[in-house]
Amino acid sequence: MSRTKIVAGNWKMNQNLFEGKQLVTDILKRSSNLSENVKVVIAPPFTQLELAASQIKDTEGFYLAAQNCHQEKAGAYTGEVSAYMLKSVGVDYVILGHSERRQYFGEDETLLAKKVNAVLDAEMKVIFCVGEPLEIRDANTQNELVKKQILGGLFHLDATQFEKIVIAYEPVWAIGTGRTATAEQAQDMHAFIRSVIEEKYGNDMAANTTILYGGSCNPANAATLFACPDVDGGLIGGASLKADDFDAIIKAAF
Ligand code: 3PY
Repeated sequence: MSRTKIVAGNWKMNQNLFEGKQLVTDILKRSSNLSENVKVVIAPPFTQLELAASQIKDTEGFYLAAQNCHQEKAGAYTGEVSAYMLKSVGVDYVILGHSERRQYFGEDETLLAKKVNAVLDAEMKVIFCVGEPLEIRDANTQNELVKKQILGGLFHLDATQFEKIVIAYEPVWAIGTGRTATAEQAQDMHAFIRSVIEEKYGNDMAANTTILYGGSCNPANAATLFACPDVDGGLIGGASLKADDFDAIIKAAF
């Protein structure tokens, strides 16, 4: 089994062009010369993608992600950006199903499955987010919900397509709240996700799928979380906006 570790920085709706340019410069200064088995993914807003692509293009181990895309290739969808357009500016991954998209933009599994297809058709990879809100965690039904999210968003894919999927487990109650899942909670859920993948795609696929933890991951807790056997890195929110913090989290994944 050789899973790729990934540390991905989800900038959300932060940084104008100039601030973002500086942040990428600062990250590259600190975090180049990575080990072969760790990929760093930067997910800035759409406005930053082309510039960031040109900044990271000569640095091995660095990849670019968009935070969303439209499910259609082109058409009368004012304000939207397609996967096909993202590919043309050098994007490697698209984050789909982030809880903020599910919560504020009403994205459900039916829509997300179409977006997943659009990203794969455009020959990029998907970072597919799943995770439960607090009331589901309190009711101890998080496994059922996460399984439903995976089934609805991803299990229409054949095995060759599923190889292009990275899963990010982000408990909603840990996003932007400063609360983090304990290492035990993260490990239990990641192992459960792997068992769900195994049921459908078999043991090799389950063993080779990268599963990231997200939700207030920071330099203080990253090493503990990444030491869990089924946690293969992180999808980092606020801490990815500070080059020193992001660098410390990247190094915790080595
Ligand atoms: C967070 O950690 O806040 C995230 O939502 C990462 O995507």
